[in-house]
Amino acid sequence: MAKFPKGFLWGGATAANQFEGGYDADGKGLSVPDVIMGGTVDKPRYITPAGVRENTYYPSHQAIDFYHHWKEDIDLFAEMGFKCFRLSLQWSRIFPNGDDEEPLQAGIDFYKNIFKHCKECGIEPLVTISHYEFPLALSHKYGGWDNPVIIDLWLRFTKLCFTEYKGLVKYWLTFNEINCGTIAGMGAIYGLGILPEDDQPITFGKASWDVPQRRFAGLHNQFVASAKAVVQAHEIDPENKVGCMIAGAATYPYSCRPDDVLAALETDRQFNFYCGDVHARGAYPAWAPSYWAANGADVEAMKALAEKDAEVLKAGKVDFYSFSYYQSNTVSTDPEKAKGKGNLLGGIQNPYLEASEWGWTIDPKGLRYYLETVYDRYQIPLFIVENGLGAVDERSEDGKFHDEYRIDYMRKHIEQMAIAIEHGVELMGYTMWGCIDLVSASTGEMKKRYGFIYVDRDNDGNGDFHRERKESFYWYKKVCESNGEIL
Ligand code: BGP
Repeated sequence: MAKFPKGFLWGGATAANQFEGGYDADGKGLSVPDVIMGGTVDKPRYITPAGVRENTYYPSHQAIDFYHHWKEDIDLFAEMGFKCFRLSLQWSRIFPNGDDEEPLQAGIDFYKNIFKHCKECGIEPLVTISHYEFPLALSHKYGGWDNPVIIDLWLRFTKLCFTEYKGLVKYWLTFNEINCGTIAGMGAIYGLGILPEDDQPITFGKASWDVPQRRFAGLHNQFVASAKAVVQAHEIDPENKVGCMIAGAATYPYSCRPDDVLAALETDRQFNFYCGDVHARGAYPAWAPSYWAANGADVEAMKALAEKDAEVLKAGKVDFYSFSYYQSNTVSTDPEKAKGKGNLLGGIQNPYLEASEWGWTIDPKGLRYYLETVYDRYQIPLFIVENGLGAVDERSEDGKFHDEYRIDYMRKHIEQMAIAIEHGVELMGYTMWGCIDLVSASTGEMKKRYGFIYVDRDNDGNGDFHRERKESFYWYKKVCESNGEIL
């Protein structure tokens, strides 16, 4: 088996709105996730876009209270031997309304102290600038990312971050799972800060209030903002490395019927490569106009935007391509084929593969397929910044959490990474998702746990937040210490 390269960044990943809490601490403004209620795999989350409603439970408000536990948590990551820790910033912690004249010193310091402590522990921070987070005040005032005024406001925020955290942070990601913005409903809210007017369920791929052109224009504005941030980051510190972040999934045709094969090609392009191409090649793919037309966007308006900003996009290509990988996606044009349950991608169940309790297809070889396909296409370093298993963890009779299923999931994925490396893929690191239990993005549950570290908190907000090591904690410690030799 191939060895992992020296300096490989083993670690774990989190997102501010899912683990920080302290939603109004020290002057922080409201952010879109702060008005999203909890749900389950069968019951959608609701958004109350006007603001926080009384007597309503919002999981982000306290989440797992990293705001008050950050030192203890980073110490636990260090104990596991993390080389890298992925976390995200909340724009509204630094600029409460997004367009305030002055930033909040408390917010700047909160992250600075975290980065300093990471450094002391030998952990490299990997910072997502926007992870499903947007100041609510900006949505109210300007709409969302479809309004180009947001680009410069965001660049003011990024400039402050690159300047304040210079020397402490070297690895940056611009927008988490940016391709989520191609998805109606959930993509508009999570990715683009484009909100419905009144309380609505957050649905996947459909929403009566969703306007496709707003999403496509919003995504274009994010591409422009990301490209400009890459240039800004390099100017402020040539050591900075900036990556994109794509929700990745291997796409398979259900059968060798040409219709299924073409459907898989189409899905792959739209889901994986539409955003990937702009970030990594600096230009829209040739098929973009047909994609806009098929998805209800205004083709002429999009062509005009693409043309106007062509130079900007070309100048701001990313240094590396990062992605999340949880599952593969099987596609068929046959309406008789049943859709997979709770499958984020909306594909059908693959008869050769098992799914998690939340219906996400488990496919380690799909990770290798994805790594090799993407590396062939872009030939820039890749970074797996999310991968993991959401499961219900039960305490055993000995009082401990024996999560062998999680170990098994990760071991099989890491084995496939090693094969991809042997085949020449340049892989920078692996930050497993939800290294400490946190709130699920899709369902808002705490019950869907990913962590090496258990957090005492439930779906209804009960629990004292204390932390406990699970069996996977000790397993991953060996993986980090042996640079992936001991699995
Ligand atoms: C990705 C998001 C994360 C995270 C993860 C797991 O889509 O970037 O924020 O939550 O998925 O998903 P979930 O929390 O829905 O299980």
